[in-house]
Amino acid sequence: MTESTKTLCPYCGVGCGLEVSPPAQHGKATNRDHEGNPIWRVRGDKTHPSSQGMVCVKGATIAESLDKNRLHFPMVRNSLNEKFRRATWEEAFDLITKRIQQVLQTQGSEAICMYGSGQFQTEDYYVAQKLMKGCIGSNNFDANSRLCMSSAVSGYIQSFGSDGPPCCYDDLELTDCAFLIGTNAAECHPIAFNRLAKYHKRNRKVKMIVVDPRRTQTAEAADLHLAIRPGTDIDLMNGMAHLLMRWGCLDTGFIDECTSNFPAFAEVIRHYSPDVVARTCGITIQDLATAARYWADSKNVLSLWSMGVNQSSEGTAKVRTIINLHLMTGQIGRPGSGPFSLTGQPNAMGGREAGGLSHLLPGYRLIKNPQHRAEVEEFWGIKPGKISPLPGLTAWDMITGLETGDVGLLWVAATNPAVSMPDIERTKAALLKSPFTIYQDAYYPTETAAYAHVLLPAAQWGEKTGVMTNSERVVTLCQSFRPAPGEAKADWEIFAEVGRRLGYVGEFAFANSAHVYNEFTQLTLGRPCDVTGISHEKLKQSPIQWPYPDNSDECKVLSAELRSNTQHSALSTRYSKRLYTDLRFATPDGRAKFGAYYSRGLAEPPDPDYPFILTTGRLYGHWHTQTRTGRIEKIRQMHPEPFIEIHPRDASSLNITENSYVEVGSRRGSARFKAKITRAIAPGTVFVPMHWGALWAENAEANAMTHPISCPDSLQPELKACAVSLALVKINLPITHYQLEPSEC
Ligand SMILES: Nc1nc2c(c(=O)[nH]1)N[C@H]1C(S)=C(S)[C@@H](COP(=O)(O)OP(=O)(O)OC[C@H]3O[C@@H](n4cnc5c(=O)[nH]c(N)nc54)[C@H](O)[C@@H]3O)O[C@H]1N2
Ligand SMILES: Nc1nc2c(c(=O)[nH]1)N[C@H]1C(S)=C(S)[C@@H](COP(=O)(O)OP(=O)(O)OC[C@H]3O[C@@H](n4cnc5c(=O)[nH]c(N)nc54)[C@H](O)[C@@H]3O)O[C@H]1N2
Ligand code: SF4
Ligand SMILES: [Mo]
Repeated sequence: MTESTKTLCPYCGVGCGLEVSPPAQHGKATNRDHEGNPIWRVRGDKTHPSSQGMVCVKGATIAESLDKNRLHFPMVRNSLNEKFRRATWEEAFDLITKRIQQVLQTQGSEAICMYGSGQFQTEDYYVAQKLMKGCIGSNNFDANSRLCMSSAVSGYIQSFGSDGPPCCYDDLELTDCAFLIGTNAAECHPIAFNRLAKYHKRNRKVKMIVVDPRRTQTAEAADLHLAIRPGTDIDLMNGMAHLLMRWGCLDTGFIDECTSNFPAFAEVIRHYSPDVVARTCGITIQDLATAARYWADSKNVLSLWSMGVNQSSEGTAKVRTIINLHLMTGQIGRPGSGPFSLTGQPNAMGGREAGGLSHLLPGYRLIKNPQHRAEVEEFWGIKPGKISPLPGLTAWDMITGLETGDVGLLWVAATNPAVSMPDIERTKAALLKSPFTIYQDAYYPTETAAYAHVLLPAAQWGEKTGVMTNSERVVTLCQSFRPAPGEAKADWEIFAEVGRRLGYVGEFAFANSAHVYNEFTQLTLGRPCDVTGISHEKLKQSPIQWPYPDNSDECKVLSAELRSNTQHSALSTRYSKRLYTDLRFATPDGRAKFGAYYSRGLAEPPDPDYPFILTTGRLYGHWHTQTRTGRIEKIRQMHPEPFIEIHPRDASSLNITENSYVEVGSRRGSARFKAKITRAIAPGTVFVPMHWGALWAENAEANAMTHPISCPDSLQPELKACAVSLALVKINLPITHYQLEPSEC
């Protein structure tokens, strides 16, 4: 094969289009990785609507990771003390099926859990839902999106009646004011951020506000950086709302006709006077007023957020408080305005469409809604009542379920919980107690493999065909362009085979992933995320933004005509690039609902024993637990080792100097980091990156310290803040491990 393949970058939710071509080209030397494997060539796809040919360092280097330390064969062992031995697929499937049947008999379906990932393709997600929720009869499918986007999901549902980010990337270049809160988009959503930053530079009148306790690269680009104390976002936003109200900057027509619950909200924000808010947030009254003034003076305001908002014990309230600002000023449904969550993973959006959290069903449906359950049961052809009416276990519930013995079988796929879960020592101890863990990953070793009884080799990006949906609802086909190594299989194929062996032969008789996708799209008919007009075949021509019902092509023409007549209609909304352009929302009364929230602050505030707030997050080059980026030379050089950011004032009070080692301890655990002394972080707060698990550095795990206390609505843990103590240590740790042994698996 010599021609290139169009696909999507498998890292972040920006969802950049890539073009991949084979390693060997006539007359050119083949690039090889350090194991001698030829490296595929990757460049940006100029025709992709979201990224227009741009890529960041992660997308550009992805191909270097494809052949290193891959898991090739199924591996099994009886207990975690034993070594793995190679097994055939036949043996592995047989073992898994028997074990599922045994747990069904002894403990029931609630004891079976699957923990998946926003790095699944939509087909993987869909078949997993059908297997777990439909056939096994357990809603215990949760994904790492629980640690990531679930507060955005619940915030959208509560305010608008449905999930779904209403904006699109074009809005980045149409806004008058970008309000970025709890997002380091310059490092984590670089290509979306580039579009905004370029536009901002060219248009002096356009304002950029960044709210982040750290002076990140994103904050460097802003007109106004509000370095608030961690966990004071609601105070800030209620304080801005208070000023907007005081100045009379309300869109009363919009509030009256298109929203509900305004009086309750107005009552709350009355209590957030500028002096109180500035004190709580640790900013000046002037800066608070400037932020509110920028908002008030802008025709179109776009807010962007990610983990600084979602990963919080009041994450849903934070999301709704952002949305409140839009609702009170009518900043929604127009180009350049609206609340826009930046999705973390490449297909967390597709996961939401396919019902990939323990309280969801495919097609933006809810487990707790009897009509939704009945619709899905009917479509799947299963017994009425088979889908349990109770939401399943969340990711953290699965950990506590292992502790209590309620979980009898845990199947983990495309996520590395032995690094990424909160309170990692507790997580690992729980994983050690698991009676039976299946771990399905593309790489070996990873930290979680140490806790598995069965390892299943997964085909990854480039080795299977399927779709992913990015932050702006654009669906892209990721085509396979190379064979999977060894005996690796696509995730959906593995789930389907287990389904057939459990007796659901017809239900899982999928010929290929296009067939799976077609079945899934039918379940979105008439739903907010209607993709019935999309198929693999159609996506081969170009990516498509949803909603995209079956008759979209005709309706697009019609809606363009309607728009040119400047008429508002449900039709023009349905087929436009933005949601809610007709200002009708998906709630029963069609109105968006104000949330009325007082701030509660951090779940674990600092105290005399643990006087600092630890926050955790990401670096530009690395991806999560490094299974890919840790194996790419250029990225390793970019970020050679873990570190802790600490303010000079705090450092000097503890005699900590640049590059000395600091022991960070919380109520749950401790780790050691090299000190990086910087004014980019506020005094009283320290930052460590989340990327170094036990395989990559000695004792430098961010999650050794974090806690699992979660938002009561989204059940998303507060990974962004816990109370810690700091102490200078003499020993030169951590040690980083670069060269992993090539796998025997
Ligand atoms: N390079 C890179 N990019 C990635 C990823 C990656 O691993 N590496 N992962 C992807 C995924 S899955 C995700 S979820 C996204 C995450 O993208 P981001 O959310 O942008 O990344 P984080 O670094 O986790 O956190 C963002 C910021 O929140 C700030 N913060 C902490 N506490 C608070 C608070 O109380 N209030 C406010 N306002 N801010 C706070 C932190 O200082 C940090 O700068 O990135 C995606 N993109
Ligand atoms: N302290 C702290 N902890 C955090 C966060 C934080 O900000 N701070 N962020 C949280 C967030 S937002 C997220 S999203 C999580 C991310 O945490 P994880 O999901 O644990 O991180 P990844 O390293 O992306 O793990 C993905 C795994 O899937 C494998 N994989 C890749 N492609 C495929 C495939 O097609 N099939 C299969 N079966 N496997 C595949 C990879 O090899 C890798 O092992 O971390 C969370 N944890
Ligand atoms: S911005 Fe995100 S999607 Fe785009 S190339 Fe970088 S990692 Fe990939
Ligand atoms: Mo994430």
